[in-house]
Amino acid sequence: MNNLNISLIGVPMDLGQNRRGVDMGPSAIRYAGVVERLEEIGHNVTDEGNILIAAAEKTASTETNLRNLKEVTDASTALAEKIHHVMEDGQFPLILGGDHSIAIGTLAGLGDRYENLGVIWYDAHADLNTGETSPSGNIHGMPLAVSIGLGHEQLVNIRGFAPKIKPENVVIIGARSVDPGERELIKEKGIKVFTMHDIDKLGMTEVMDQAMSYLKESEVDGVHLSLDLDGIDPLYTPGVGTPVPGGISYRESHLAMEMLYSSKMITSAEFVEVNPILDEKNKTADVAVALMGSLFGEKLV
Ligand code: 4U7
Ligand code: MN
Ligand code: MN
Ligand code: MN
Repeated sequence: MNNLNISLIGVPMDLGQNRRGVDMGPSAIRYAGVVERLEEIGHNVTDEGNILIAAAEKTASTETNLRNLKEVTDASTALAEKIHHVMEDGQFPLILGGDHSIAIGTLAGLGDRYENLGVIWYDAHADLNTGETSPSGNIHGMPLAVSIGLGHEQLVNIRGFAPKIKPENVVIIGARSVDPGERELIKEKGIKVFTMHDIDKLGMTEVMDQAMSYLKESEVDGVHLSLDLDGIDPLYTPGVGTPVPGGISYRESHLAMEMLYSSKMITSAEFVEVNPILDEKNKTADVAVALMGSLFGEKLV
């Protein structure tokens, strides 16, 4: 895995939530040196540029409580198409967000390329709300539900098939802010969750070992890493829209990425929710790029 052909896809999406600035995430991550960092390791990187996103000032109103439903649907469709095509060319998709609603498009693009795709959802939140359970109407709190086939039909049916992934192939890591409707869904669907309590108690090594064994037992034929920077403690990643204290540490996160690298399981990845307006001197984008270094095989010595 030291000479991958990586396609970088930027998704300057801010319509899945209601704070400005997360649309600048892809620029901040590029500015933090993602291309150079991955090339230094030995990978070939092609920057595919950005997916076109509607301007927040120009969005249509919707009859549902899902904020910017039409624009998020259009962007997800475009992103899914793009991913579908870079994979046709044998490229490893690395997606830069943007708010986490972009995972709807990512998984729609990946979903029909695998029989049994696994997903690692590294996040303070479960992102398992639907229009019915969402306290906010923000679609960035819904992408995992949509991808297992639950939620607004327009989102669920992107690219004409559903669900994109099976609930038993999902592992959430770092959860510490889960809404009542999400809890019910976790129970009902038997979704595997490693909360902060589990990380505190077992340690990150054991959590990652268990997470990876769990996915191996499901005989997944690929694993997508969806990493929300708010999974990490806001001490290290303050530039996120929905920070939650008591998160995963900087070193624990590196360890997790290093273990994923060693496992050779990861077949696509996305880094989301970097918001430069809320950040301190691009700290959060720097952490994102540092973690990508570990995920893609950077050596410490
Ligand atoms: B993120 C929330 F209510 N659950 O649905 C919601 F707490 O992609 C937050 O993980 C969602 O950052 C956070 O609005 C979405 C809220
Ligand atoms: Mn095609
Ligand atoms: Mn998220
Ligand atoms: Mn989150």
